[in-house]
Amino acid sequence: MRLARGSRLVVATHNPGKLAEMTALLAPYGIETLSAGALGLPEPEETAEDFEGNARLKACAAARGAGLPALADDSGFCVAALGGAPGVVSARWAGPGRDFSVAMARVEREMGNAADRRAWFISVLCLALPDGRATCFTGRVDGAVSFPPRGTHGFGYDPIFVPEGDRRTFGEMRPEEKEAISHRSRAFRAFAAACLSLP
Ligand code: ITT
Repeated sequence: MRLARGSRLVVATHNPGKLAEMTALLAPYGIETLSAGALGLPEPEETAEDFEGNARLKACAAARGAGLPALADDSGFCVAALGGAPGVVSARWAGPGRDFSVAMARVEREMGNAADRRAWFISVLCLALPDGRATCFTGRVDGAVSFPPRGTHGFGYDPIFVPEGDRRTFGEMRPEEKEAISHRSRAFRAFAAACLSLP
């Protein structure tokens, strides 16, 4: 499944932080991007049990709804001391108001003073075509949880995640620094190698 230069592609997310990162990653490839929000596409319910299932569900719903290829991301923040939680329900920990200070406070409360501070982010990107074909790519970045939250860049759990090899949180990094190592950009590089062509 390759997308020709000049193709139109729906970026199938309603999360503004993800939309900004995915649009920036696609910028060099000569693809015309449209967001699910701008097209008025509904937010499908995420009923699958894993990242890949939810990524497929979102990409296929958007591709069918728009009649165009669609790229969706399902991702999450996983904490070793919490058995990988919040994982696939990372967005839900922020409650209906999507307040991530609530979600980060819950991580802190549930971890208590557990000695194991390891954490990681996962991103599964799925490209779907209107005919129902779909293909997925996974990326991961490992690091540690750190409290209190630091930094104003990024979104979601970025202020409490310190990637391996750095002392700063993702929230303290400039967008291009996060992009160099993030789970989403790693999944994107696999997607780009398989599905996109550079000029
Ligand atoms: P869409 O389904 O519309 O894409 P969403 O926010 O509901 O938006 P997910 O179901 O994939 O997306 O939830 C993943 C959550 O994990 C997301 O809301 C963030 O809180 C968190 N997350 C994922 N990637 C992240 C990143 O790069 N930095 C910080 N938090 C991230």
